[in-house]
Amino acid sequence: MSKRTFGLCVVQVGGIQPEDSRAEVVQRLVSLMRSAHARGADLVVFPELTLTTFMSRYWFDDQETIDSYFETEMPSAETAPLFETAAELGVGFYLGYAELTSDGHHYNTSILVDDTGRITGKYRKIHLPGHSDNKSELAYQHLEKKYFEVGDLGFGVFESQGLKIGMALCNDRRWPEVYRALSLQGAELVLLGYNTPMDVPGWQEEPHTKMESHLLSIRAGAYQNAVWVAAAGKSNTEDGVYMIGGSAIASPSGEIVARAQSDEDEVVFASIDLDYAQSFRDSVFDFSAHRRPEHYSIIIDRIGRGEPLPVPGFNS
Ligand code: ING
Repeated sequence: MSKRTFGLCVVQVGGIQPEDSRAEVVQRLVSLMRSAHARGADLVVFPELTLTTFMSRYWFDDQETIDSYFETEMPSAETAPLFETAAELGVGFYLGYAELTSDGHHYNTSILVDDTGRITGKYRKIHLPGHSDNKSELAYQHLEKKYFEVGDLGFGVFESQGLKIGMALCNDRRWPEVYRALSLQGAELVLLGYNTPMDVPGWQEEPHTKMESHLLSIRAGAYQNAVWVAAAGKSNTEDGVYMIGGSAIASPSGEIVARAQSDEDEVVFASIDLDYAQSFRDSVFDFSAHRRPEHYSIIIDRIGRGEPLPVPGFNS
């Protein structure tokens, strides 16, 4: 039987400077989409917040400046070329951006667009890292908890281009619950964009472990849920702050099958076998056969760490 192959691309974007206009950025993304199509892409994953510089590194007092980083319509005149090119080439895409809704809500959002240029799914980031207070003593901050609200759409799985596709954003990839929620809905692919600065207030780690924890997270999510994970980074130096690259595609075996070689703009391509996950789902991760939710309630009942649970004959 012929394999169900699919051309999957993660497009790494090597830094968007504060002075870069949306029009310039979209031109860059359209050019990268064309390169990805030439490599055989059916679907392109762009990073998180890929229309502007990573504004959460700055403290802004006035709402007008904050809102200038957000999109009030999608597509807009500036972003329309992405949708037009997708339809022209027959390539779908995932795009991360800052969303300001008509009723005034601010989300860190991603959309899924199919190969006709139609929006087939939306996700609003649920795990917001960083802080909301002004750490003015720091040269760079991580103010996602100030600028964005927790997403209100849950973890959705969308039919697009004949596949079941789930989405996540950046810090989400570090939380196992995300992949499990998506794979329990039949997701075959999990797409995510990220901006991972080397310096984040309150969490310093060795540079090599920054890359390791990123790759470990997507590999674990892929393996433990028998899904393909495609992660696209906004990387390199933005306004003096370095963000890691490492854009990569992880297979249901947990292996990285394609990975960026640079921290610049880069198209990373893999022709994936969509049936490859089935043997994992029929055996080691046959959820219906092996999962025991009656023992998992603590995962839902508790938010933070607490006391050990009683065990018959122990910890009574
Ligand atoms: N970026 C980072 C991430 O989770 C972060 C935030 C980095 C938190 C490093 C802690 C340590 O990759 C976003 N945007 O979530």
